[in-house]
Amino acid sequence: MSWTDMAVNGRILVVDDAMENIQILHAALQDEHEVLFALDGPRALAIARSQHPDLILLDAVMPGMDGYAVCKALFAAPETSDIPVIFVTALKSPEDETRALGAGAADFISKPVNAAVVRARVRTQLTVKRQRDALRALILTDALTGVANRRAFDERLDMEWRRCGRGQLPVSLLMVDIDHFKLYNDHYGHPAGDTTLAEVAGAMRRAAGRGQDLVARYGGEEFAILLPQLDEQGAIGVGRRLMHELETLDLPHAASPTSQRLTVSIGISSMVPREHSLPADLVQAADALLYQAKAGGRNQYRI
Ligand code: GH3
Ligand code: MG
Ligand code: MG
Ligand code: MG
Repeated sequence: MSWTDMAVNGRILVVDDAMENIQILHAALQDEHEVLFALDGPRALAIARSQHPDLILLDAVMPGMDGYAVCKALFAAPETSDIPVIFVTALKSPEDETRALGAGAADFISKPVNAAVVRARVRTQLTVKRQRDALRALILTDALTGVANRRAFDERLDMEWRRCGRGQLPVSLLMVDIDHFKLYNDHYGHPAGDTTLAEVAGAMRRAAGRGQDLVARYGGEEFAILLPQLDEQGAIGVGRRLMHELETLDLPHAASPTSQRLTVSIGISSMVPREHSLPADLVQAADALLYQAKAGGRNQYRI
């Protein structure tokens, strides 16, 4: 079986100002896909943002906001810029087709449509999207621990900083560093150290369980926990839960001079983004507090 025969089911948004065109496309796609629809551009954008479809079939000619304007708005917004668009239109000159592709469309289908052709082209775009999503997940994930990597952390921090700045909401950050991990490796061996890093990452995921929380491997045996829309008290709660999770795991560290089990030190910072502040300020603050937690004897958090 080649990938072209593979069943790829997706959520597809059909945008057209004529209900009968929506019905035709719905009939062609409904057996394989979940089909959403919108009768104008503004509603299409709202649905794209809230439902995040895998693919959009877009009419070019619509009263008010036309397909090209919708396409432009989709690509301009980070929440919708990765959704592929297929133009479906009665316009069929090379100029129309070029204009659609120039606006960022992934493909172009002429009306009247053939159901089998629509299904095939939709399948192709869904497969490409899936492959792209898988690749993106791969470049954003730390292979050893399965949590986000530094690249993903930097991206998300920038995004949440802007988002929370707009709403004047707090962003909190925990910088977490394993205590005496060099001695751990020296005593138990590097492979055992690797396994332990993954276990500590798991404990962090349990401690920061909201959907918007991000646990990332910041580098080596240092982790960052990004907590958008959570204030300092909430962040302290996450830090305490993490220390509790590690107590429960009870990982032995016979070579540690401070404790016979594996512990972490944590720096906690919380800020409401202001006009002249930068996300790096939040990281620096948490880092400085982490350093204090280390100097203060490890196995503790500092605010
Ligand atoms: P401190 O309590 O001051 O943080 O002491 P430490 O020994 O944890 O800190 P240090 O920075 O001296 O050493 C970090 C250690 O983390 C050394 C390095 O080999 C280990 N480490 C970093 N990345 C990995 C990894 O991917 N796997 C393993 N097993 N060890 C790692
Ligand atoms: Mg139309
Ligand atoms: Mg360390
Ligand atoms: Mg370190």
